[in-house]
Amino acid sequence: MQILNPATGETLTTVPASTPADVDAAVTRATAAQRAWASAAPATRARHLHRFAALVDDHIEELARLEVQEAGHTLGNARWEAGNVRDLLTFSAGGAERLNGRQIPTPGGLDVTLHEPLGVIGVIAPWNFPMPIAAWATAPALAAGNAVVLKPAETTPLTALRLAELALESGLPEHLFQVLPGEGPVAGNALVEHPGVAKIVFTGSTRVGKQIMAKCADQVKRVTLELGGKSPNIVFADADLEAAVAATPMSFLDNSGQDCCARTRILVERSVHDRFLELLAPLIEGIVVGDPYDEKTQMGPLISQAQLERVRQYVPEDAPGIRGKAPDGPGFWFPPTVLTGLAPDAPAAVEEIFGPVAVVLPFEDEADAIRLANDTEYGLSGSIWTRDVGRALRVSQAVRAGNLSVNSHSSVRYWTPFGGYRQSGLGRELGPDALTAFTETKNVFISTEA
Ligand code: TXE
Repeated sequence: MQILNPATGETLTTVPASTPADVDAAVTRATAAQRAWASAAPATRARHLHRFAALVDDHIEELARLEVQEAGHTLGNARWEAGNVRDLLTFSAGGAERLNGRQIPTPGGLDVTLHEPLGVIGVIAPWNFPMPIAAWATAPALAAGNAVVLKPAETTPLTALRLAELALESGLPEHLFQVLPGEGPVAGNALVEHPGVAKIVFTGSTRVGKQIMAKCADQVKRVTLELGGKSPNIVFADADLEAAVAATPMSFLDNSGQDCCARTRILVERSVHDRFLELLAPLIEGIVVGDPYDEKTQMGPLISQAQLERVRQYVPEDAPGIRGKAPDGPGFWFPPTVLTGLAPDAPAAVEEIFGPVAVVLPFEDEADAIRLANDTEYGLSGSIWTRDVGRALRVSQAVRAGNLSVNSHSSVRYWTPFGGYRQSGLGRELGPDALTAFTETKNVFISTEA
């Protein structure tokens, strides 16, 4: 597989594609390694993960630059992502020693619950945040006593491969964390179908997520799905309009809009709609798009030519709205774009574009805002801008999404749960319960009357 630099279109390197036989061998090795790992003291697992985290910390700059090269992220973002991997490893290490069961009062004996590791976890990662998302499943899965076989996206295997090297170098036992680059329908599918894989954690398109869920059903295999989104950014007339406008560009342009949490459906109360656009236009036009290594750059390229074509399909040349600037090429560039005057059910207003494109739709009142916010098949994240506390609470309760923020556009913190409602996903990652998602709960009753 050819790995390209999306900012230049040049080939960085080539990586062999794993076959189903490679996947089978990896799962066999992982199964053996997992048995010893599961019986190690939680403190031992914690110590290993702390060492892994320390080595990641020593390599933040190298990992960040690799992420810039293969994924086109801005250097500042990529440094944050490498730090996120380190912090999540540390957080998960702490969790290893707090993964306790319960004792439930039961007449005639002692009743205890145990959290047992699942076994081998298959992780199928996407290209949009290849490094942190690889860690989101891997760190808690390892902490809970599992082994991981990870298949990165075709376009972005390099950071995951480097993380696996660092894991070994840090002293993590061999075969506990293996990375197998390969094609989704070949290596990815082999992981999904393998009877030795206890759970699949998939991040990617809703289309493939549905196929994987159906296949997992054959074996009642556990599955966590983190899928697409079309998240609302709801701006009420009583909001601090300057603050809402200032936060809007990066709420959908971060990572060139290739972010499942991107607030691409900007809903603005009609009385402030025109003022909102007036304030937003210069910010969008001023976004610095270009060389991701330049510290001044705010937005880099799209991941691939295919993604560029996909984004272009949604934005006709003459579509009304606000356009920023972008380099012509080489590389896969698209300007920051805000579309106006669209019907609320237009494809660009309801489908995940996964590019630097948002739509602005006016709404009449709170009920109308809630109706529009829920009027897609997704439910991942969203923002609510208002100074009315009651309204903030009412709207937060009414919007069917897993990660909302009030007067903010942040969604992802490793210590809080993350995941989608409806077709945005199934299950949660991160947060205080991240480790239990990689366990089975067993209940044991011990009679005192025998
Ligand atoms: O996703 P795929 P693509 C959305 C986004 C984007 C669209 C298409 O809208 O434009 O999906 O992106 C592996 N069995 N998101 O085509 O195909 C594949 O190799 C097993 C949202 O890249 O879903 C890769 O590792 N695995 C998103 C991973 O699935 C298979 C992140 C994702 O690829 C497979 C990415 C199969 N049959 C895209 N087919 C998010 N939630 O953030 C593919 N794969």
